[in-house]
Amino acid sequence: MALTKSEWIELEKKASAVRQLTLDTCYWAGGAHMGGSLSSTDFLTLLYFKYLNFEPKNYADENRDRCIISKGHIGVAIAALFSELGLLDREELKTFNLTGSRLGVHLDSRKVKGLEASTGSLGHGSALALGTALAARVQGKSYKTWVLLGDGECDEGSVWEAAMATANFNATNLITVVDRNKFMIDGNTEDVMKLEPFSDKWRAFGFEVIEADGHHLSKLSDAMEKAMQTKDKPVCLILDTLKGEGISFMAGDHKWHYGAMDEVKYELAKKDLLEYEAKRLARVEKEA
Ligand SMILES: Cc1ncc(C[n+]2csc(CCOP(=O)(O)OP(=O)(O)O)c2C)c(N)n1
Repeated sequence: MALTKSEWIELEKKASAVRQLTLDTCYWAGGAHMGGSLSSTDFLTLLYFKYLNFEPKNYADENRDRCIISKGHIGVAIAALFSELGLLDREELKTFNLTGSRLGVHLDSRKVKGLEASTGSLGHGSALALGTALAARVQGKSYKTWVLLGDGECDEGSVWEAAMATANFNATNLITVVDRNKFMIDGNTEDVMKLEPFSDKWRAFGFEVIEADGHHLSKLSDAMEKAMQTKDKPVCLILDTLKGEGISFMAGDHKWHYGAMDEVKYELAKKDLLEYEAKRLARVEKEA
């Protein structure tokens, strides 16, 4: 069912809070992976605040849905999201990536409650997620597993090996999501290593492909529901996103894959995020 207007507004505000806290944490840390954090924030907010059967207070419940964030370099966004979920103390974000902190740039699942896996070495999440999904089948459990990949991450052969196995075992309790923000660490994906025709590749591997605007919460919500309802094939949800979405000088600039800000840039980014939130809320008023 489509998002109600009040739900949509509430989720917009959550996503804004996560973006703002991601920016703050990057500033406090002296640098972080902003580009790929901002492209994934809408999806992660919708997943954790609406669809994932996951209760922060009971984060180790064996029947919880699992999400493996394979593009683990966005630890800064995960930390902000987990703080909004009440899994991490906001004050602790001020230690992010500093010497002695529990919070490294790639988060450690042994130290951060609710984090399913330590990721960051790209290309491992799909296989981990498939194992998690197959475990549910063997144990007769009904939890779902989601895995979030970067598009540049799909240069890793291990992603396609896991995709082949996912289709082979018809793991329909696993939803693969790709943040197709068009950029990787060092440029546009099509210049560095061509991915297109990207959706056809997933189809050829036996997936039902669903494509969605990754920055439009209502459309994204419809796509996620469709993905959850697909039962005859494994699903790949490809999110049309933009690296650095929401901050003018980061959007579409791969140099903001990882970056640091002085105070002037930080203030500018804060202003951008406020304007961006206003635009997004105006869209809800127009479309809901
Ligand atoms: C195995 C491995 N090789 C290289 C890296 C360095 N690295 C970190 S992020 C990144 C680019 C990833 O691009 P993408 O998946 O598109 O990430 P996003 O744009 O969503 O941040 C690379 C090459 C890594 N973390 N792991």
